[in-house]
Amino acid sequence: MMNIQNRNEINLKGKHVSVIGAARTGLAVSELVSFLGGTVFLSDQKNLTETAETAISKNPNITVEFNGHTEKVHDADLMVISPGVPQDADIILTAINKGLPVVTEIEFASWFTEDPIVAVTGTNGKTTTSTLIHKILEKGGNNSIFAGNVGHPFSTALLDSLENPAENTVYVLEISSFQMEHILHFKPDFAVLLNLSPDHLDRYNSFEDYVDAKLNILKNLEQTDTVVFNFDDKQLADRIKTNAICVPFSLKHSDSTLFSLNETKIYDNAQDVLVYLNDIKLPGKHNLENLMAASTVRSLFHVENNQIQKVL
Ligand code: UMA
Repeated sequence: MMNIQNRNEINLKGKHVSVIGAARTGLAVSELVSFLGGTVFLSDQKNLTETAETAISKNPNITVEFNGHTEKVHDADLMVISPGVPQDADIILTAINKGLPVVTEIEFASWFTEDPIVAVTGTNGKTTTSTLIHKILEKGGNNSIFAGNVGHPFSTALLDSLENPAENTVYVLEISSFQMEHILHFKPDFAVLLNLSPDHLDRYNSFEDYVDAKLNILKNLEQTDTVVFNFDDKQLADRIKTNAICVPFSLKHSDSTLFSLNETKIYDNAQDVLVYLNDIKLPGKHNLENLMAASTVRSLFHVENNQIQKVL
């Protein structure tokens, strides 16, 4: 079994990894493990799909089982699970009982990069906000890579970067609560929290359990990291407990925010206009929140107002 307590000492060479779930995430993790020198046992409770078959047949480091998980999944150094696998699944509980380290794919992939990560979560608006951040950072000259819950696994994006390294890389990750279970070291440089309302209650025992999973995004933040959060969502704002720098955004208040809203525009603390509301293509108040969040991150990356007006 692997000792994963010290992130800097993690090395996959010669290690045997069980990957649970053979859809987008599982296939991506398997390729990443193989690239890093490990071997994979990929296990899925359902039938082999054509996509999985094509991917696996090309890689001798990946062996598979389908139509159910057997005890072979526990004969490994590490277990990496897809977001769709519930944390109380028997194979997960047994693995933990046996002392086998269990992590989610986002945690796993994050061990292999030192590039900055912007992680965006919340019940609603994640995709819009992370898309805006990604496009804004691109405009600012960064090699921004958009991945995560949006349908493009972080492991795929990371493997691509390891194979084709580029300057000024920054990962913008859309993050779900499922992806924040089993977090040990994952530490974004910027955590963006949009809002909290009851969701996925078929998977969690309570709203608090769902929130606890989501707030794991803050678990490892350091004083130099930044949390951008929605000050107007009291349920969220009251739960932000961190040593990191906290930068609120709000549609109602201007205290400590980088941007303010009036009837016609969003403007910064120097009274410079970021965008006139008439020019924004995205409708609704919730999209103004998403814009505020994205603009705040943008400001922290020192991208100028005029470079992002087109994106907005
Ligand atoms: N499986 C098992 N054993 C189990 C449970 C599932 O083997 O106990 C297998 C299934 O048979 C299936 C595979 O696991 O073959 C499915 O895994 P998955 O559900 O994690 O599917 P992926 O295709 O890998 O998609 C996941 C995310 N899915 C979920 O969170 C449910 C995708 O988010 C994400 O885009 C993708 O990884 C890439 O990172 C989708 C989603 O619905 C869009 N997210 C939820 C949301 O937005 O509300 C959280």
